[in-house]
Amino acid sequence: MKQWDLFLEPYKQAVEELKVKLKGMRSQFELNSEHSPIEFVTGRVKPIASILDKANQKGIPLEKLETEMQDIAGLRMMCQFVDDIKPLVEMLRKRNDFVLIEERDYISHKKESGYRSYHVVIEYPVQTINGEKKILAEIQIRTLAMNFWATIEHSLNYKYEGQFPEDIQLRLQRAAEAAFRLDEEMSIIRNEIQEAQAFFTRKKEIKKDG
Ligand code: 0O2
Repeated sequence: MKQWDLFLEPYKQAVEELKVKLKGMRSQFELNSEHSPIEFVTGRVKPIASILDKANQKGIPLEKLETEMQDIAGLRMMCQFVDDIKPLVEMLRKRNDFVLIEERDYISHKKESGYRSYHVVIEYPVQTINGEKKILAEIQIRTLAMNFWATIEHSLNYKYEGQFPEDIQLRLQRAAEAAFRLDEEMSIIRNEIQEAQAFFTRKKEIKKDG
């Protein structure tokens, strides 16, 4: 157990630091009274049981986890609109506190399951008492609709261990299409939504100041 704690410690630190940094981006957008492409941010260290399951499924030897399992440290950024995602990725590319080393676009190329999300893998330097340690972390960027679908599908996946009954499979595919259409509809009325949100933010500020 001590070995796992030692191994996971830099990942825990990275997740905590990255949560602060990515949430900081959101606060900065809000302070500038700009539309924030970030609705909320979450992060987690993969539980040991999930690390072992995935290593087993993918044939990753435990001594190669550091280089071959890219999502032991995982962050998620949720956006309101599909069009928020690309500029956000561009902002991540420009940062100088980590390096993007891989990108997977499951939005242009959705997975067979219906899963959509934009994944970037970063190399992040963690400062430890023994010096700097570079670890890999995965940031998943998705809309609220993509996140809703993925969360539900993930729990059902857990329940059925990936072997969905046919009717559930069909429902999930339909739900994925509905989430896709919801994103499209929201994109079309994006300007209306943003004007309304800006109006409410101004109203809140006036109330606070006055
Ligand atoms: P958890 O519980 O989220 O940590 P692969 O696992 O082969 O699909 P790879 O190379 O590990 O792919 O990395 P990739 O493609 O970036 O995706 C891994 C993670 O993306 C998954 O982590 C999920 O978080 C998410 N994901 C990918 N495909 C699906 C999907 O069909 N449905 C849902 N709900 N999520 C998906 P883990 O390790 O599965 O689990």
